[in-house]
Amino acid sequence: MSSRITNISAMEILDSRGNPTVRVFMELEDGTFVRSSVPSGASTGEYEACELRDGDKSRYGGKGVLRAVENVNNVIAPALFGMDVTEQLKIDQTLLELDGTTNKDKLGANAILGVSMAAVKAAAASHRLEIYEYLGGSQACRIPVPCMNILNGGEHADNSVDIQEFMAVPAGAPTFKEGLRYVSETFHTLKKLLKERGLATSVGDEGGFAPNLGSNEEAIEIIIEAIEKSGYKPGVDISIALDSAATSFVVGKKGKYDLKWSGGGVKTTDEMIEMAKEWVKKYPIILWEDPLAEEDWEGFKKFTKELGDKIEVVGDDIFVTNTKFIQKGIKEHTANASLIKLNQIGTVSETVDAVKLCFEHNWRAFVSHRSGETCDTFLADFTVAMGTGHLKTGSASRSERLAKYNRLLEIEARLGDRAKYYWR
Ligand code: 2PG
Ligand code: MG
Repeated sequence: MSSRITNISAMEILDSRGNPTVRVFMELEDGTFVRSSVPSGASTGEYEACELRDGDKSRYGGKGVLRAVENVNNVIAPALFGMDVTEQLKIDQTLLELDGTTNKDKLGANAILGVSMAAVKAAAASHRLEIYEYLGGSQACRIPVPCMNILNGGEHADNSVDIQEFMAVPAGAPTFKEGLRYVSETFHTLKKLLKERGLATSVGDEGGFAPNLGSNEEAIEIIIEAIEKSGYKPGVDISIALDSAATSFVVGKKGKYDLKWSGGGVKTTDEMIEMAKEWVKKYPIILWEDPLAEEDWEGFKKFTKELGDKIEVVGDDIFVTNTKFIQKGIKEHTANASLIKLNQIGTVSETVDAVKLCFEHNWRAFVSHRSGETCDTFLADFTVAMGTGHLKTGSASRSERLAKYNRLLEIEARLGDRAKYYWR
């Protein structure tokens, strides 16, 4: 039986924020049937691939994705009909040609990615392989360290914290399963501590708590307390990672940052870097994503010069998983790692290229979910296939986040003795 594509269709579903997103179905001649669902960001980089929205204010406030759905049904499906699903590069290349724009604004990266991921899933299923095996081969056995976002701020919450994500990173755990336990216990201890202090225990978009705190430092300090009270050593068992998502509090394009949610005042790039140096001295921080805004290339470079030998400096909005920007970053020593988000670039093949480029230059690749998600677990398999060693996919609450962590538990169990878990 052949693995030729016989049907592709799409529909509009809702993501974890209740906003429309695209779900794609794919069928093969051999009877294989798969579905894939596309995530959506809130703090997006300016040069991300286009997420096509209808703009029709009478439906979902303009956020409908019926045009993207139609593009799958009427443009992509006929073009891919009969293609061998194992020819991922050819499929993705055809998608790029059908779109023909640099940022995928004709068909929409949401339409394109849904099909690209579905092709990987269908090919794996048709060969009776797990997705991570199909995509990563028999060498794919590294399970990522889960960087668990247990406290949310910035644009992902309505609280008084500027830094968007405070992640607990069980880098010292012996296995993924144990690491996940370490940080889940820390999450529950954090809830207790917040409650004791009369602070809110409601959660933000990625499932981390979103209390109003006096400062950003207070967030780090209460997490350290939670780590200790859970019986773990900060910096040994569990370290801290931050995503400032600084583009969301930059003022204009002049390298000024307004710590507006915490009332922390306006800081220059240099002051932001000084603050970061102090924090890295004081707290067990091992990774810092988007410490500065996407247009502050010079600031990023300075930040990396000061801290790049101590911590992982990750570019998200600045690189948008695009090899063009990552290449520039490598040349200019802008960071030492890139965030990797499938829907920032729009096809699986281009995302793989971004990861490979990082590895070729001794950079790390940090795989990430989006703040708007579905229960699709492709991300977990993709991370194992790429062997990136770490990922972030939210907190120990909200099923769209846990679905990915649970899938990783499953993969680790399946790999048995062959599973590897380490930070670097
Ligand atoms: C980020 C992401 C994911 P969003 O900034 O890294 O955590 O957020 O999906 O809103 O861009
Ligand atoms: Mg980010």
